[in-house]
Amino acid sequence: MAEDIRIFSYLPNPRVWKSLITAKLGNVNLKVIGDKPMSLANWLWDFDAQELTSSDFEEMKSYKRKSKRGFKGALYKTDRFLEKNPFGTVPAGFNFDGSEGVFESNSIMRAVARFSDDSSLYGDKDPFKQSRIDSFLDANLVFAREFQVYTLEIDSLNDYLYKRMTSAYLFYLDGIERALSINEFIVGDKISIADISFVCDLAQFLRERDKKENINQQGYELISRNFEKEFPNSYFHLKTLSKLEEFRDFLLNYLEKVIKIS
Ligand SMILES: N[C@@H](CCC(=O)N[C@@H](CS)C(=O)NCC(=O)O)C(=O)O
Repeated sequence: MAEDIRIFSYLPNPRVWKSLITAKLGNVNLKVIGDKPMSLANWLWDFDAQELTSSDFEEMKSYKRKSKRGFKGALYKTDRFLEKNPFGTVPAGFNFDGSEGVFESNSIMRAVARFSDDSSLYGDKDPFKQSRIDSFLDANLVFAREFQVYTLEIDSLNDYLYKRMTSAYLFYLDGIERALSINEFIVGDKISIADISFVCDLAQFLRERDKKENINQQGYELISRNFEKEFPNSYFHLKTLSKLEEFRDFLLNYLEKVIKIS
């Protein structure tokens, strides 16, 4: 049976975990294709993504493009890939035959949730509840974009970058903390894709702790150094969700390196 949704990406990737967790919770048929980050330069970026052999490169040279963000050097992206995914990023989502493309990990996750028979993952088909979930996903993307830049520049920090990251972190977590002081989940009393996105992106950000020495050597402190004390509801939520069956295979090892889970 053809899958409902296909994703092409480097792996493992917390942005893909958003869709994988949603698919597990919502029983959606999701296919993920990809390879280690460094190896994606040797792949044809396409709905029918495949690893290139040395003899393929000459034939594929019209697809050779300069990488834009997070990769170095050239990447092989087909015209069809860029038509369906104009920003040319991964994760890249597709419908079953590749005739539709979805990009941005939050939107790919939304597509997975829309396929689910469990509508509570995305606001019970209620336009206002769905839009409230979207509000959190938008706030989450602003945070995620900021930490993407921070992570890519972590070896050469400067005050401007550091201040921007600190303020994006405090702004996002302040809102999440308040939402979690009112309800058990970010939106209401059931898990939704707002929670899934929160867990995957915050986990990725907290891996700045792996770079503590490097950050300190540049004269800065870990931005998340007081996370557990300053944002107790968010910490509790992150811990609780990462232990759930649908999350733990992806997240537990990854998170345990940087926060206390049990
Ligand atoms: N906000 C996007 C970020 C995606 C993104 O920036 N992906 C980068 C890798 S981290 C990419 O595909 N770059 C392609 C390139 O360098 O051309 C998401 O959540 O999907």
